[in-house]
Amino acid sequence: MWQEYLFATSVEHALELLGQYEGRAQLIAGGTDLVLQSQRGECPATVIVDITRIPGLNYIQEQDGHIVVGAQVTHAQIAASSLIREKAPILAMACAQVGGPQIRNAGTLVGNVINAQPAADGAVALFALDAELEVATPEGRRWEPIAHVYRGVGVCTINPCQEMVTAVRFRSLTGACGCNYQRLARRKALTLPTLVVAVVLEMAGDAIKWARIAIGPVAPTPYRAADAEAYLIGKKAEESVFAEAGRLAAAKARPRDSLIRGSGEYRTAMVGVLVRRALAAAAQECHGRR
Ligand SMILES: Cc1cc2nc3c(=O)[nH]c(=O)nc-3n(C[C@@H](O)[C@@H](O)[C@H](O)COP(=O)(O)OP(=O)(O)OC[C@H]3O[C@@H](n4cnc5c(N)ncnc54)[C@H](O)[C@@H]3O)c2cc1C
Repeated sequence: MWQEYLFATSVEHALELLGQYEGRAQLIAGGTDLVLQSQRGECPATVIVDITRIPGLNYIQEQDGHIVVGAQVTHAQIAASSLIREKAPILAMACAQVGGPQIRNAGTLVGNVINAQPAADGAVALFALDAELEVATPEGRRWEPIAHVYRGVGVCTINPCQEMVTAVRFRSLTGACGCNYQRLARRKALTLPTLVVAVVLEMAGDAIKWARIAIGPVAPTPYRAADAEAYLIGKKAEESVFAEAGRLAAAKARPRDSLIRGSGEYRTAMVGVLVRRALAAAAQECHGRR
């Protein structure tokens, strides 16, 4: 259990505190995951370093064609952001589905990523946006693609006892882009999803120029349906094409049978259905934007 609770005053101070305690200290943001993990005895850190009072990390900005989201930004802020709703609506859709109002007001997008659950709504949307994370270490800062930091269920390569994510960035969606977020869950609120599919695509005339399809939690980490994405390039946006892409995406799913989330067979079938629906809705949105 925690013995000390410290407030960092800057990113450098947070890293300094982590270094000082050599693995016994861990960062906290909203605490929606970490407090429960601690209660379950899954957080070995005895010193907690709170980053919520560091100035300058609570922003959502557009810079050089990217949208950049600071580490203190909550799901509720993202869901309400007019910039995100206009230029990356899929992230607003995903964050609006997380937990309930209290969880969305406290929990951060960055914390959602670091906790590395394959069902993490915000993280799946970030896979579809091809997002990168800015990681601060005592040696300096680097940008890491989101797909590189997931290693398995609950396993992230960024170690919150040594490093700190300061921001997330992704390209603004411009032109004839459309997106859609499909979520299957046993209840409408306060539950992790059984299945989520996040789609972003761009049209060139009547053909699909490119598509990104991110899926969770039907494998140890969220993943992109690369075969389906490749198949879609240059195809007409029509029902038979969406159905084939759904079939290709489902072939990559490896869900386990789960008493809570349903059988593997059911979830695999639903991957195909949700991908087909998400592609159709995203293509429809492209037509609306042209
Ligand atoms: C009742 C309930 C319902 C929920 N429902 C959903 C849901 O529907 N969908 C969903 O996706 N999630 C859901 N969640 C989980 C969601 O709230 C969290 O994943 C949340 O986004 C984590 O953010 P946080 O700021 O609270 O992180 P914290 O709990 O503070 O931290 C989580 C992890 O991230 C690390 N960390 C935090 N910030 C940083 C940083 N800047 N740099 C490096 N490491 C950092 C911490 O050390 C810790 O390991 C739910 C949680 C609860 C309790």
